[in-house]
Amino acid sequence: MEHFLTADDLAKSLRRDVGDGLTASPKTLPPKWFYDERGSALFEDITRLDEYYPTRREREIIAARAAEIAELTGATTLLELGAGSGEKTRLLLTALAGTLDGYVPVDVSGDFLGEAAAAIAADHPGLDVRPVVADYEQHLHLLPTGDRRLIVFLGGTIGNMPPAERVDFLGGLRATMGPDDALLIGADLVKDEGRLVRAYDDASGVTAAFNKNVLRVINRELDADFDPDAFEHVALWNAEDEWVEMRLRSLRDQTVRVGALDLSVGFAAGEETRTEISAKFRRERMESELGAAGLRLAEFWTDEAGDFSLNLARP
Ligand code: AVJ
Repeated sequence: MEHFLTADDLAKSLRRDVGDGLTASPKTLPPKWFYDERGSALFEDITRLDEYYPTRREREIIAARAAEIAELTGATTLLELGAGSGEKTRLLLTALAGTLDGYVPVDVSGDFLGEAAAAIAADHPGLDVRPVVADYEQHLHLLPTGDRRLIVFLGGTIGNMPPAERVDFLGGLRATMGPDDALLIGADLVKDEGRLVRAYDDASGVTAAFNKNVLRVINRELDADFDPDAFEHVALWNAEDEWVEMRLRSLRDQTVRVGALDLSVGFAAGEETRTEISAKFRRERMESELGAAGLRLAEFWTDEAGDFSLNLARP
């Protein structure tokens, strides 16, 4: 396994993110830190909730279009950013079997990456599986290049970035792409507000537990004393920016100590800390942001219901 990011780099960026985010006004914490072992398991649970449609819809589109994607791209290398989308990856690997010789899953955590890569290698003898531990917001230029790469970024995770960051990210990817490379992006679509909010505020409270998990991660990694029960999960639709926001609302006046940063942080009753944005797209926005990054939207596919999109972009 290749490492462009060490455990120490990760620890430093957590310290920086938490120090910056909790001293900012309003306070923020980046969604990147939800995903320790417990958080990843909670996210898996989310993908199976009735209210959370994106995973099922994206799988439906990939199942319907995998053969077309193989035909259009003739990819020899599949490079997956944020590996761990399991079944969807398998659908692509199977469809691309005729041309593919390498699979490069990229993730910030080596923990799950090694196992996932080994399972895929076992099922695809002859496929060169080369997992890379890297942060795709920092190390794009270090990732392997090849003759016909298909770079995939699934799940709608692009929506975690605000617009300016998305264009930088896409521009950074574009800069690494050769003329025969292609980029496949899963992006959730703007829809009825009620459905959007329910997808991030499910009746059984799994998303609430997922949201609060970031506090447990900070407690463990940075010797902090957050009481997750002293915060309440909030999900709302921001109509102006067309994104869902998750927040943690302090239920009382409280002071939290973050030992590793030698920092005490006051929270007023009702004060909200933003923990995630999940942007929802329209075709025009996808087209214009790709265009701003020097990419062309070649295909825009949706599921039957028009809930989610799969976008194939070319240099
Ligand atoms: C994994 C970033 C695509 O934004 O829908 C699910 C994360 N947050 N429920 C999303 C998430 C709350 C998810 N992504």
